[in-house]
Amino acid sequence: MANSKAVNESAMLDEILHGLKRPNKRLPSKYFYDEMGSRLFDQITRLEEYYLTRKEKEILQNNIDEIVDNIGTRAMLVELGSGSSQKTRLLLDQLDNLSAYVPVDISEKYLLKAVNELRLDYPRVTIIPVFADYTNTFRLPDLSGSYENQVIFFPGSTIGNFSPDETQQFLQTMASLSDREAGMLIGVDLKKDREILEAAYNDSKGITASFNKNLLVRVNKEFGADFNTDQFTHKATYNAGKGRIEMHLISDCEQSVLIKDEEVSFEEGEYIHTENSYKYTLEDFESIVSKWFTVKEVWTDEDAFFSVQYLDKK
Ligand code: AVI
Repeated sequence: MANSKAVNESAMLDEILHGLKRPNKRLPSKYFYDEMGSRLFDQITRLEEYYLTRKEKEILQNNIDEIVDNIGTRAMLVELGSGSSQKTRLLLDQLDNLSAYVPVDISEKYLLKAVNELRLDYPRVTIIPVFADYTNTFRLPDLSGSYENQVIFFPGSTIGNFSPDETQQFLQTMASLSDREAGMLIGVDLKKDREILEAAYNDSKGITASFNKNLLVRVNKEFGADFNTDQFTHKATYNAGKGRIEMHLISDCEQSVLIKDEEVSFEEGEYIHTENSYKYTLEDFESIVSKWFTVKEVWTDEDAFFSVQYLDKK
């Protein structure tokens, strides 16, 4: 265990140094989610400007009967990411004949806590946690004869944080997880006015700025680096050509930072690109999934800001 942690830490350090030594500096967004980052993200989901969570919940609530019909009876519901959110509960409250609920998460500690709470509130549901990085191939529990339909629940428009290549790879993996009838219930953020998108990622309380800068705090904590977070400014911009929000940390001055024994220097105004969050039209998304899935149902809010979609495996 200690060994695999050491390997992961050195892989993380390699990735960080590699990203910061490129001409266009980058840090991987998957490193946002340490304990502090997860707490900050939770605060983001409750911000007025961050419409995504609110709209998705509203869509699930307003269409719950149809959604439950699509999931069907005797389904294995597999949730990627957190298994504790209100969105999961919305589904579990309505699914009477679920065969099993299978939350998949990379954080064992977090997943077990969530599962313990859900087991207390839903004693009739069979809950089988799987510890895995769902961006790689993983195995689902062998429930052979005991379920009819497998549904992967992937809310929050997390798919938007994958690059186009990663999205294709991910969809292929999801389609390969079952050899029988299978679907996906997925949250997808939609293209809209730049002002609304940029406000969602440059909130007035500065929570997203803290979330973004927490990447530097984390590198300081875990690798003894000396980033001065006061000398970086958070900025999120909508890149309309690429259909994505891009998050950056801009260096306010010429400076250099020491990470382990490596020096990384910044010009004034030079930035680290920390995240992409892709936004889709319904047509874009349909064509992206079409190799592996058919879009069976689309539900949106009244402003068409966000969509929840039911996809059938081809
Ligand atoms: C997790 N993910 C869908 C969020 C998003 O909107 O791309 C992460 C986030 N980044 C800044 N605010 C929220």
